[in-house]
Amino acid sequence: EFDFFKYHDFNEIESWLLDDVSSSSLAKVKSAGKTFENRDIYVVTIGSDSQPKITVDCGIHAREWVSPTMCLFLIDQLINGDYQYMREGITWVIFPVLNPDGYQYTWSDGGTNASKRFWRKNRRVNDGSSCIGVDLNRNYDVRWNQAGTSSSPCSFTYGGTAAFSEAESKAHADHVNSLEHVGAYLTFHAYGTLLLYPYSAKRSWEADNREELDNLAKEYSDKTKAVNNEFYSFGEGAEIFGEVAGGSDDWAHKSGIPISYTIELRDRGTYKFALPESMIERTVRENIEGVSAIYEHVLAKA
Ligand code: 0X9
Ligand code: ZN
Repeated sequence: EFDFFKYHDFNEIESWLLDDVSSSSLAKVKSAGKTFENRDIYVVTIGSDSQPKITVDCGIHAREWVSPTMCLFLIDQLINGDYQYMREGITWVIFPVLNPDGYQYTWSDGGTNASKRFWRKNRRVNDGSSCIGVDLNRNYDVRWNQAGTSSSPCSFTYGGTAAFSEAESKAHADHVNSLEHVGAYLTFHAYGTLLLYPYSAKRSWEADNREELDNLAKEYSDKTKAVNNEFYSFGEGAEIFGEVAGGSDDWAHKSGIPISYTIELRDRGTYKFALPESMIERTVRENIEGVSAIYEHVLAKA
């Protein structure tokens, strides 16, 4: 039995996807491409091609372990759990671990080696540098390399040599772009306990549907609060963190997906990326309630 309230390394997650999820007639597991180190970038599709879609990804940043956990819980709840009703009318396209090379690197020595455990980027070997990795959340094509990012391969926010220079961001964008009628994009990160909506890339850019994004973020936040009384604050990325270019949330919105959120899971800074396993269940349970607000919204608009 797979334990959703514990952390698992990439090999365990991969086995769960290929053995358990693949065996369900409700889900399709396929590879959207290969990483720099030749791992598969899995995408799980639940529902038919003809329905409106919600696409979700987890694990863009390697050290944010509670993020993949959220995607695995969501997949299981959609197939076997209390949230099966969310299959009605909506197709789910879920990338459970978008950065498997980085994620597996954080598990080196069983996750006990701090210098590896807190790795953020992918594991690309950068030409002309001994420093490894690109920050995938600075590698999308919205004002790439223009703000809140670094052009030094040694920085933890290095954006790469060009937008979509990385196999992971490229495979992700290509797959999502190939889908019709995507109503919402959710990308799970940690930590901070908050929701961000576009735009982050430039202060003067305001989403044309900012009011819709703000109202729906409040609904998400109300739903999460109702579960464990934990409050997720929300707002525009550039207002909360300042200008940061090249992020996936901005890319999704600019590509025509009207609803786009980065969700920073728990906590607020006590444990940071080392969220104890004892806090996984409450975190994923409150957030799947939040996700149900997104589901209702996209369904109602469809
Ligand atoms: O900086 C990030 O990539 C995200 N925070 S994290 O601590 N998980 O690294 C926030 C992303 C917000 N969206 C954009 N900057 N586009
Ligand atoms: Zn992150």
